[in-house]
Amino acid sequence: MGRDMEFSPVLIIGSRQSEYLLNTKSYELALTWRVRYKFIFQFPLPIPSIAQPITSYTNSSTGSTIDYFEINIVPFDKQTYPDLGTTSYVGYNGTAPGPTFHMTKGREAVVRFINKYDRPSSIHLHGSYSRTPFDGWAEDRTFAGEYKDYYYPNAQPMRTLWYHDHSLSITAVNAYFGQAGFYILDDPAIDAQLKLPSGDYDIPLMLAAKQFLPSGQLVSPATTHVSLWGDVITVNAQPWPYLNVEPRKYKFRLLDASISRSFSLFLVADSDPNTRLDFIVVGADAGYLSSSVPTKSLVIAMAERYEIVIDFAKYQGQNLTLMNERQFQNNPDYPATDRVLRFVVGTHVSSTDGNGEVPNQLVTLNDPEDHPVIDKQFTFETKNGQWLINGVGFEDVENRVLAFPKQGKVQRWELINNSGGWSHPIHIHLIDSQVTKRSGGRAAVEPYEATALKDVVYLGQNEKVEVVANFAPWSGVYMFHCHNLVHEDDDMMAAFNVSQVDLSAFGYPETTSFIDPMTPAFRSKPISSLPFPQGTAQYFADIPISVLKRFQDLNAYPDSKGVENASKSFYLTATDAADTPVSTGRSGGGCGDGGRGGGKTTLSTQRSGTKTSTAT
Ligand SMILES: [Cu+2]
Repeated sequence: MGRDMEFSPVLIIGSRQSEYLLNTKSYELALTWRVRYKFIFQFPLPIPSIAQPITSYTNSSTGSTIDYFEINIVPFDKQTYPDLGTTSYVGYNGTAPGPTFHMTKGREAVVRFINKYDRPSSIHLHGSYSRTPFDGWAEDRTFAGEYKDYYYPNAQPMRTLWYHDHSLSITAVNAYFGQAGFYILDDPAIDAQLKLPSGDYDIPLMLAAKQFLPSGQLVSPATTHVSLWGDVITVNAQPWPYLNVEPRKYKFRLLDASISRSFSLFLVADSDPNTRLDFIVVGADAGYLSSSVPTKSLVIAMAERYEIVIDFAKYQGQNLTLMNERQFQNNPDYPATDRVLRFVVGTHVSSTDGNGEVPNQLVTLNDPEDHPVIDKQFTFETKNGQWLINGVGFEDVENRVLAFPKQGKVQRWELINNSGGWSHPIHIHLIDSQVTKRSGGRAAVEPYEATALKDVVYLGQNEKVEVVANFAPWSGVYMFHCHNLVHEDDDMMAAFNVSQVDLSAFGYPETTSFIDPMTPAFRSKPISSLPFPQGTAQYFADIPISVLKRFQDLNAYPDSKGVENASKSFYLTATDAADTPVSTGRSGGGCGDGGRGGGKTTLSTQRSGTKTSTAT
């Protein structure tokens, strides 16, 4: 073993994880020797590049615009450990994190993802109420040599979204090896009102724990069916970076993009590491909170986003460190997993824009109406070596649609963690929900959850959590799952069918059906079928009319508030008989994988539709 190659044995402090290991394979992973990273806080924080639109289409009569972007999924190598070999990644445009999309509310987008690698991909824009064919349904895969156009609304309240892989059974591998990036939706009107730090003072921080081999390559999550927690904390793919900051306020957009590790973050000055400093939470998954929440600690689990403001004014010339609590939930601790990011505070402030007081009142949330009755209970559990929801996994095609909420109706779901010492961040696609109750475990809704709308809720060890959401604005079949991506792949994922009601009498006819995520018209296609070679002048000239205008003509994203109000009107006037959702089935039912992906891919939306009359 070379002089520069130091190994440190696994250190598991205060963790009972071995009691829950499911098989010997994962046990071996837990015992793998880990490669010590000797350069903590010695390299600067990388900031991902901004994705640039290539072309756009504006409808001359309505003024609606769709911007067009292209992302190639390609392998690349990158130096992670200065003293080891390079690390192989597969990422969006050959970067990890992928380029950051910076979108403005009111301008739609089409992003063409082109798969130039040999593993299939499916792209989920996490935080967007995309129509089902553009939501990254796990079986809606884009294989090597194929492309798919994803059509995004950019119409929700401003928020920090992220785009990442969601491909059947290999989501953990794809996301971990680089298929993840930020997607920021801004609303200039709200920005002007709140005057929070922006521009160079608004910084995305993608946290992710990783594990490396002595070669410098990543340990693959394919080697475990349990979890890959990682002993190396990366921020924007750099292990333990530092960031030079000015002595003023900054906004940070935190995302936990780990596949298995959750964090409990706190901030200290290096001169006084025992005193936890205040910072202010201003945003969560679905955008700004109703009121800002000062705190000394912040729990962030996989796929959750929080926006925080830190004021460095009092710390000129000092170092502050963002720390991570030890012995938090079932995360194993390693020598340096208690540290995340160092702030090196300078002495000069170059702009005071957005440096005023953080307002107490921020925005009015689109809260669901009161709904005290629990409609659905979902138990997250392990059975026969599998991770399941109410005993069902995504492979169980016949049974995996576990709920049939009616379009525009509020439901309360109780999420129950019945899996011993494990924790599960639960992501429900499509909706923003209110977290109203947590019992067992931490036994309380965190103050920054209570003033937020969320699309992921952290179901800690032995916890029960209640969430309330309006199943709106769209109908269709969406996934919900654990965001420990190892659990998701194996097989803690199911679906719900927002059962469509006919809103045509209220001004919102559904002229195109988006209920089925596998709708053939929107599936991926071979690159070879493109009318012009990719990247040529003719190819780009053809995009606005052949691609963008056609998407706009679908009327996929009418005003969502109008659709919500139309559903309310529908239920006010509906008779009991009419209050039954219309059939959601395409004739012939199945929306399988075109024979490409094996036998377990049929989702019979027709069956789902007939079930709705008896379902809650
Ligand atoms: Cu889980």
